[in-house]
Amino acid sequence: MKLIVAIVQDQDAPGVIEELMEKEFRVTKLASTGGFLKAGNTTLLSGVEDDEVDKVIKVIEDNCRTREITTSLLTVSMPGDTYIPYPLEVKVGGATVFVLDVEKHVRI
Ligand code: 2BA
Repeated sequence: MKLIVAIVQDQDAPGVIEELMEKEFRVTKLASTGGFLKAGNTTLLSGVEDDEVDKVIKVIEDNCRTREITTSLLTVSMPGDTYIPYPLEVKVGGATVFVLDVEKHVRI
């Protein structure tokens, strides 16, 4: 068994969850925050049999898209402790997916 951990954009999460549920996969949605942008994103957990991993990844691929986000995260420091926000274009991916081996799975 594998545990799929997928970090997706909030806008894409409902589509991924709906299609996974339709295809009878189990999924858990967690609210998460990206370390770089410090903005909300969604982490999905899905425990599946080894031969189902590619099906779940395909659902994620079909429902997630890359977006360009402009942020003023970067600041330029000026003399006298003045900081000027500097716009920064960031491409936020469709999804970041990890596939982990599950040593044991128990449902109680
Ligand atoms: P954030 O950390 O907020 O990153 C958002 C986007 O900012 C990233 O998109 C990437 O394009 C850019 N970025 C991140 N760190 C950067 C840096 N040090 N310098 C320049 N640009 C940087 P994605 O790569 O698609 O990542 C989207 C979200 O997925 C991330 O949000 C984070 O929450 C998660 N993530 C990505 N890779 C991860 C990893 N190796 N481990 C854990 N979480 C990860």
